[in-house]
Amino acid sequence: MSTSITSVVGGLEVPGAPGGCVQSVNPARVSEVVAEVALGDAGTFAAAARAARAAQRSWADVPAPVRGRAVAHMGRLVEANAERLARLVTAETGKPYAEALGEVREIVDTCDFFLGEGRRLYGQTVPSEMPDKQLFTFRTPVGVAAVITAGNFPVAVPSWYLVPALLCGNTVVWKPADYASASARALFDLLGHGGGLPAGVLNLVLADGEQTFAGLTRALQDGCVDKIGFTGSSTVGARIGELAGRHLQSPCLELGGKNPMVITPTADIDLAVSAALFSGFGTAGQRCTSLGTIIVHASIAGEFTSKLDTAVRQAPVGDPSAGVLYGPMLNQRFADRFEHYLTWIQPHHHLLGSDHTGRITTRNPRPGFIGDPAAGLYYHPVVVAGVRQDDTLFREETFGPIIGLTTYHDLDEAITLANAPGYGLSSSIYTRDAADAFHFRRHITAGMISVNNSTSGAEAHLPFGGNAKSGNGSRQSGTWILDQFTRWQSMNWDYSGTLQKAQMDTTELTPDQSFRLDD
Ligand code: UN1
Repeated sequence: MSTSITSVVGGLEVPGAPGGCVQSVNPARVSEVVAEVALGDAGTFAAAARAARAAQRSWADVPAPVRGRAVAHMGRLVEANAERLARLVTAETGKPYAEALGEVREIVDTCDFFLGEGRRLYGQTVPSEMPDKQLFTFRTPVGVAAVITAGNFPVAVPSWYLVPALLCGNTVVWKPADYASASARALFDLLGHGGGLPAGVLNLVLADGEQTFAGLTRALQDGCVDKIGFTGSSTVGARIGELAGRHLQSPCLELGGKNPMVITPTADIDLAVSAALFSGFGTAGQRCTSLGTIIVHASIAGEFTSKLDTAVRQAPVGDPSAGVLYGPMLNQRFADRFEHYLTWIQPHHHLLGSDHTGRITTRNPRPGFIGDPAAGLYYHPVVVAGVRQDDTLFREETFGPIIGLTTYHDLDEAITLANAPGYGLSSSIYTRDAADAFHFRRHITAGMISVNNSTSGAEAHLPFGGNAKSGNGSRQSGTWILDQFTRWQSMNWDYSGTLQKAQMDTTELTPDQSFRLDD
């Protein structure tokens, strides 16, 4: 039996469905409706931003250590509901249950990190160039944060924004992906109840992309949004960046990736094969950190490629409640887009990992498939060997179970290939040579580098974010996100009783620059 989900603005459920109704469907069993979703429209978004604005000052007046305690309670409530939330995430996104539990763990990790930040949120005391004068810095909340997130991580990635934004004294309008509305509403309820949040501090708007953009435009014009956080495609990120720029704001953008994995001649080949399998096909390749292209040294390409071919053929694919490597695509939109990416395969490519491509069906079967392929949006994995620099498949992000493979002869050539698509989110190198690892780190454009590890699976307290087409340089997680959700304010306090003019009334000691030591 499905539930019905609505937006929540100023503590009240929004009546009706001004933006129409959609269904959130289980992609592993498309006949199963997880939730009926009543969408809001641009007006709903603008109203939510006004509610957040009205609630912001008193939320910022709650002492930061008390807000930290609220974050602690949020974490404990999420933990107490971990299995339920993970089951919902699996039902809505089709990600394997073990991964869904890991995703919930990432929310708890995020709360665990920021609960202490409530007692830290340090400013500085700074010496003045004048006597009897003191300088200070304070972190102040930005104001109202509008957070727009994707559905591939329907609860963990949102928590990277919501938890620190609230901790820092901001109020929030959150617009999650409509196809993962039930998971979003569950997280919203857990944070609200767990934190004891007053009405209007956290608002949930369910809406489609165009209504959201129109609502965000209106809210910015109304002066009711001070910071935008966005996780999604580079194309939409660029539109959001333009809009924010017109209001002199710099958004926090977490965008696409074409994440390379370089396998050097000293690599542990079996380890690299297992990482390529997980990075490329875990979550059906639908992470922003998923592997894009393997760049393997020519001297080991034969062995690596044949082992990868076998590993992909043997990997368990199917029902996400069983112990599979991956389940279905997130929803029909992602399945359709994936079919389009498959048209980028060219005659000069050589396909590995499967005898078939496209949708897994009884007529296009995958040996060992777990469950009923006809029930869901399941796709064959594919490794495309022989990709070249000017192939669309080499240059563009392909969200889904597909990876490219090419070879190189020297490390600088591998790094040039790794950087060529112009993204810069995650990257990986397999090597036993420290010099190779540090050379790679120095010249790769990616914001995140794994040595002998998957391109995906970043921990929740290291800076997360990318460069070039993957973002605008903002970083999430750990203390780095504090620079997104606070602004530095400086204060000087002169208690000398006179007007001391900086740079003009400053005393200077007289140096003797002619002094020399005896020979
Ligand atoms: C994303 O796909 O938007 O590092 C984020 C990882 C996860 C987060 C992915 N912890 O793969």
